[in-house]
Amino acid sequence: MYDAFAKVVSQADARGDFLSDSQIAALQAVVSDGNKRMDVVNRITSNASTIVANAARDLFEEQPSLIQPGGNAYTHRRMAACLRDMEIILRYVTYAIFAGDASILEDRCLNGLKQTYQTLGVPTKSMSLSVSKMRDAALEIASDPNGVTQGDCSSLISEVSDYFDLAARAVG
Ligand code: PEB
Repeated sequence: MYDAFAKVVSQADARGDFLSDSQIAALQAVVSDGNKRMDVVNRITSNASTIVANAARDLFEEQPSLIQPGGNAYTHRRMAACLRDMEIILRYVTYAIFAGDASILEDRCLNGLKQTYQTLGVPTKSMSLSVSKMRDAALEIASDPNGVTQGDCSSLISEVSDYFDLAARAVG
């Protein structure tokens, strides 16, 4: 498991070299945008259950067969598993945002997940869509201009979006 700093150090060490100017500049940007990053993590974390519930509601409205008899999310037990899975993925995305690196998300959550779903009969395209819906909700919450210092958050927002897309692709 890496964070943005450990990743760069490990890459430099693999080359047996000092940190390059561009690596240092990239890490400087991570430091100077640190408060934005913490704000985004904090907002997504404190709205996690709303993000999951709304994304799930949207998904089931679009694909009602999932919650009808024979659907993969039919019965409370499976519905609970579904909401739990969405929450797990969202949690690992927040770790990736916090660390500025996707390796924790990839290694501890996404690795083998699609195969697990295929074995369980969980529809992977629907799972992937649920992650995209969480992305849209999270981005809206993360980019709300109210209550924070104004500034350019575009690169951070696109990084956040990329972690969700990585998860959506991995399970779809
Ligand atoms: C992954 N999900 C399920 C299971 C596992 C995971 C291992 C089987 C065991 C169980 O039921 O608990 N676990 C989960 C995860 C990690 C982990 C992400 C990461 C570290 O350890 N069904 C749908 C929707 C979707 C869904 C599309 C959006 O129709 C999910 C929610 N996952 C779903 C369902 C089950 C499940 C299990 C319904 C139960 C399937 C079943 O028991 O038949």
